[in-house]
Amino acid sequence: MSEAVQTLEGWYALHDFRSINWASWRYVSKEERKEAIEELQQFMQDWQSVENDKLGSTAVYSIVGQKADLVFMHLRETMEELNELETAFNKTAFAQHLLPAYSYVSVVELSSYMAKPGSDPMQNPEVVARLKPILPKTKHICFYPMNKRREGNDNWYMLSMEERREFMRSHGMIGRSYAGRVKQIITGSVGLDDWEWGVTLFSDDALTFKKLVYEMRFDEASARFGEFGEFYVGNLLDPAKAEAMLAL
Ligand code: 76R
Repeated sequence: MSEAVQTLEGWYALHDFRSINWASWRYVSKEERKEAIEELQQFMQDWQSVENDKLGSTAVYSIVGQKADLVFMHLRETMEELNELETAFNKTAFAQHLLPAYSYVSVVELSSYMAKPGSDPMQNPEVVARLKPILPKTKHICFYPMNKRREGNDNWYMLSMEERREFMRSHGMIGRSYAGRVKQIITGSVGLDDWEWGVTLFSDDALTFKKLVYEMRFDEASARFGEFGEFYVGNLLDPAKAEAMLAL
């Protein structure tokens, strides 16, 4: 049996994708819509306060295309907190006009392929900051779930630790050439959701997502072993932009 790589886990993650039921939104009175928008903005501010207190982080984006209209990406210390905030949001007036589109439950993960042997990563403040990251508020987000293949000669889980480390080294080199242009958050979801990882990318230039993901497709870690789910891409939504988006 190959040795499992040690992983470090940080905050739990919920990616909550919703579609707007425009027909029902249009149907309610102007006053009700105004109140619903104010309540949504209050929720966004409350999530910001949690982030200011470093007890979690939230990013809200509008999604382009028909797969969803909005994503609420929440990071929290516990699964219970994710569940509570999801339920509290579901009780708002605005949520009565939302339809579930997709959701993903995972936990921020760092693997130790590249860790220096003998060092305690939790003593490294950079590592701790990456496990509990404040989500960047870049102009764009890209999310997709992925697996590592388990088929014939391309079975990631049958490779030795050394082979996997070499693949991840090469993968990391490509990633690093995008430093400053893309921030990636890898969340692990084995045992938590339907895929093995969630990949969330943040950038001020949506084209960078295409360039990075395309370049990685040629790298063996992705070319041989990567299996991908649906891609979601979106634009940053702040309280003012949310109001503009929901105006009729
Ligand atoms: O933690 C590190 O920075 C070390 C190097 C590294 C690891 C171990 C790293 C760097 N990643 C690691 C692990 Mn990654 N990553 C992806 C995707 O679309 C695709 O083809 C793949 C989706 C992207 C875009 C990406 C970006 N990475 C992983 C793992 C876990 C593997 C395991 O444990 O078996 C997955 C699933 C995964 C997928 N990666 C980087 C990036 C970028 C941009 C970097 C450089 C980060 C930096 O150095 O700042």
